[in-house]
Amino acid sequence: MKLFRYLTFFVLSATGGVSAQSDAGLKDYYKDYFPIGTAVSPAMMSPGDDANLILAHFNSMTAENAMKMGPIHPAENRYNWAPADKIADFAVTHGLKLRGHALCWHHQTPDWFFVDASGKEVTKEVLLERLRQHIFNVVGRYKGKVYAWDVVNEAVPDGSESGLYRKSKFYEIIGETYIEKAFEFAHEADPDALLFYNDYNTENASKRERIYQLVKQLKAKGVPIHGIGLQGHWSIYEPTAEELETSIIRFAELGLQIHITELDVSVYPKEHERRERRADDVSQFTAETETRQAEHYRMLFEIFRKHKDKVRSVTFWNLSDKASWLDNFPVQGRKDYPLLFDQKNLPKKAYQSVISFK
Ligand code: 9MR
Repeated sequence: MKLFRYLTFFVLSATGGVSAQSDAGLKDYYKDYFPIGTAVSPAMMSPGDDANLILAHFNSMTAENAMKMGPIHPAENRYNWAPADKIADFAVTHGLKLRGHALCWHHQTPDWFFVDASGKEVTKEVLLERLRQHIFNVVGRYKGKVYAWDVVNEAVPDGSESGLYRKSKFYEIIGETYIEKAFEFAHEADPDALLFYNDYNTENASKRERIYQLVKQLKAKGVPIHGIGLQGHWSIYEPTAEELETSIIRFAELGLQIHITELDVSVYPKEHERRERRADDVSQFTAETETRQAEHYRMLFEIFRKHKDKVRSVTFWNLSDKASWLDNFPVQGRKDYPLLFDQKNLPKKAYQSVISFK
């Protein structure tokens, strides 16, 4: 394997390019480290360039949207299984791992979830029962196919808000126990699934510490939680190696595994709130930026590899620069270039920096 890796590197270096000169894909270079995943849509599961790219480089997938509450459970007694099934079937057919995302999130939650037939807000008991049924049905359907679930997503607010708990509808109606309940329901529905708390901005010192405290409390109560997902929505300007390492080590102290669940490296300074486009929001990907991005990716993967005993999975959020959620966030219509493959699905410099290691 090592010899193979060196040979491929030699071919890439000798040609001075980043075109794939060998059959080895990302997943092969990382065989001795962790699975490499990508976020996918149902359309990518049909034969074509995207499916080929997935099969060449990845051995794990996450549904970008298809398993979320709103898309999969649009009305009280109606589930929209087909898009998620398509992804699960592809994973099973081709032997890819599948991460489930996400059982309980304040965003992309269907409106019906929080109100009764007359439009009045439901009680704590009703909401808990809805959450239980939702989790039982979704986790139950993909039992044996999804090996790890993001159970609760983004429950801790950013630095501008204080406290451990985001003031979401779940929090307002149920109280903080909605978090442990979600984990208990998921564990009951599939005792073999690995259960994760997943969040972004986890290298911010204040948020890191609040996530740590939240999860520590869950562990102390005996809540079935097995890992923390660091989303990894980063940029070429952040995080520093030290910030990232501190997060990995701190969270692993809780006896949990770490998954990098939604990795991308924006070429713009990171912003977590949506905003209007400004005159200086020029969309560009210069040679200098490309080099800087490649170096940032090199650093990130050096740290992941160094901590391979803790970092047990790395998933990119989207497949190639052809289409990424960052094309419309935080600024609508500002093209971003955050991934390892370009708009033609070809490997970028950043790809080479990720696979070039001894
Ligand atoms: O990439 C997803 C995008 O297509 C959706 O419109 C959006 C809905 O809010 O969610 C995006 O994925 C998010 C993920 O589920 C949770 N972490 C942040 C991701 C980027 O917003």
